[in-house]
Amino acid sequence: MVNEISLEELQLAARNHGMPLEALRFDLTPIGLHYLLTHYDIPVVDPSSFRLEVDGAVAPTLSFTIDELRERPARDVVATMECAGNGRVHVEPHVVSQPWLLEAVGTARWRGASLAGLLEEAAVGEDAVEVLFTGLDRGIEGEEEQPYARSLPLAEALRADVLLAYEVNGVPLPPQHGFPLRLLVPGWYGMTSVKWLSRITVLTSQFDGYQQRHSYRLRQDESEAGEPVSRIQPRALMAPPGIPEFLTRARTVEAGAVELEGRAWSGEAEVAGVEVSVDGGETWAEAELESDRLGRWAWRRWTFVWDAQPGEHELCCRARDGGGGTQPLDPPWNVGGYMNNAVQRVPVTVTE
Ligand SMILES: Nc1nc2c(c(=O)[nH]1)N[C@H]1C(S)=C(S)[C@@H](COP(=O)(O)O)O[C@H]1N2
Ligand SMILES: [Mo]
Repeated sequence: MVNEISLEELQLAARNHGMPLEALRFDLTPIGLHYLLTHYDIPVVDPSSFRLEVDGAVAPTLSFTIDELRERPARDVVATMECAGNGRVHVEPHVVSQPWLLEAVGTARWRGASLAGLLEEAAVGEDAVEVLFTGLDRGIEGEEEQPYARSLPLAEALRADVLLAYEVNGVPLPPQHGFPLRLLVPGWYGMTSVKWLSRITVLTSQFDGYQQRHSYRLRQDESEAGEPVSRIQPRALMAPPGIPEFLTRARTVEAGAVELEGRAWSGEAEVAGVEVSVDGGETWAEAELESDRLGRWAWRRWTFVWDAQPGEHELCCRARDGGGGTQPLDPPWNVGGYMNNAVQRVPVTVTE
């Protein structure tokens, strides 16, 4: 085995579960099947004493209870969220961190108040450049004790679809997804959507915290500053066809017409098409792509009818978006193992 997984990585993987890929068949991921990534511990929050504080370059500073946020106009956004580390175990040399295969994704209907509306009320100063979001969870990372905190450029924070979300799929946020309040930034990798959100700080200079300065940057070498990770790159995934073998997960299907199905998404630009290869990426054919009936920020369903002949096959799929973005055949490498959107490969045995 090239990529050996350590006990420490198993410890992370047991806490931070992925979405089983057969759940690509659901439009909305049942919330217990949505992927989960928590750097530190899941905090226990008493909603009656919870306050969201808004401070920094604002006049005046504001404070909201959850009920006050619920009284504001509500907005629903169906968003596909994906961890920037999705695909990490496929990069070489091995990057030690949460060892995602391809399951760090999910799609949910989030409900909340508009961040832009709240920032308008807070009268953001003219010299503001970024908005910082701080969660209630604390830990130690890179030898620095910190709350989980990330910033967004002001223009991104003012987008109409950025939510202060208190509900998901029609129920209050469960503890592991940020109860009672989280940020939701559609189109950006998951690290941006700060859970257990308790403070919003308008900044007049760029945030320099660990999760901004060190983590989530594309670097070929630890000494580089690197570019920040932001929007979700295009990706298509297929629901594994047929039935699995228990241990290896190897797939078996019966010969004949097999309908392959999956989902495709991109945070950069709308998905423009999906292609399927049934010969390990040698040749490609266009899949049928459904409409964007779930909205701009949600994955789109695709199907492809495969005339499966007995023998061993490797199925692949890849998405392209309207901005010219596509998926490489081989995984890109960087220090953090981020943004690996190389094509999925699914070995299948076809029986008579
Ligand atoms: N407060 C806080 N917010 C957080 C995190 C965290 O550890 N703490 N993890 C981030 C990362 S890396 C991801 S991918 C998403 C995962 O959201 P989910 O667990 O609801 O799927 O939350 C983000 N928000
Ligand atoms: Mo993540």
